[in-house]
Amino acid sequence: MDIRVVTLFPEMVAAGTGYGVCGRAIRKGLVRLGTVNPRDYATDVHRTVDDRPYGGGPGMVLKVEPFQAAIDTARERLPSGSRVVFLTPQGRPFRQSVARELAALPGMVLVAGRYEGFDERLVEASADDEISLGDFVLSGGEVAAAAIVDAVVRLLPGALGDADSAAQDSFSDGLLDCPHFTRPEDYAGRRVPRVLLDGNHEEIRRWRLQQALGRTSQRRPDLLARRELSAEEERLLDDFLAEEAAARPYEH
Ligand code: 9D3
Repeated sequence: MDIRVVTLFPEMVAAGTGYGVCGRAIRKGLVRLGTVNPRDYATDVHRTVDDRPYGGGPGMVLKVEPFQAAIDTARERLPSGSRVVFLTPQGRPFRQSVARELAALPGMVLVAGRYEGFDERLVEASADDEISLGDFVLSGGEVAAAAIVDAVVRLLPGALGDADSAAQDSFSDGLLDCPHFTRPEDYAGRRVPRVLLDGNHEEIRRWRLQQALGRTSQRRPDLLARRELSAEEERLLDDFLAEEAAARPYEH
């Protein structure tokens, strides 16, 4: 896969993608990551990339010409079927299904903004897609670009080790993770759950699935609403919630 990021701060994107699973995949050549800086395409002596908003108001707006030239450069020699994705607070929310969709593309250009955002005519002319990382305010698109590159690259064949790959297609898809423990068995009187020490792998599987279902139900009911539950999962969740209610009677 070929990924090019249009950004005024290329070092931010490199720093955010250069480590761990993502950094290794880049060094292995599973993905090629490049950046194009619109500043290099500004034609005036001051290398201007922004200007004051028509209609007045605070902040600055990113100019069409240097960003258009940078996007055109980034698109050069990208395979057909590649996509230009603008990162903006107005975009469709990023989630794992979007990461899977992007990982299936042969290439993409991620366009990161700063200040108040892009001149709308640039978005109209060049965006195939517009994505937001979520409903909170960032200072610009670079952190979002790094997060999206990381989420996409780890899905590419060969990016994950065997252990991580196996975990990825396990039961827990669409659920929050179960709790994890390592040594010591007793930390300041807080013991590791007995079931994890006894070595009964079917019981361990059921306990982990039940914890994942219970935590998802309590913390992210929106995720459960998107997911079908099997008969076993329904029963495990009912038992979890019944035990939870029995343990804290005054809250029910
Ligand atoms: C505080 C300025 N806001 C006025 C209502 C608008 C605004 C403009 C530009 C808010 C943030 C930004 C910069 N953000 C991004 O470039 C961005 C972003 C984000 O802020 N949140 C979630 N996802 C993304 S993707 C790009």
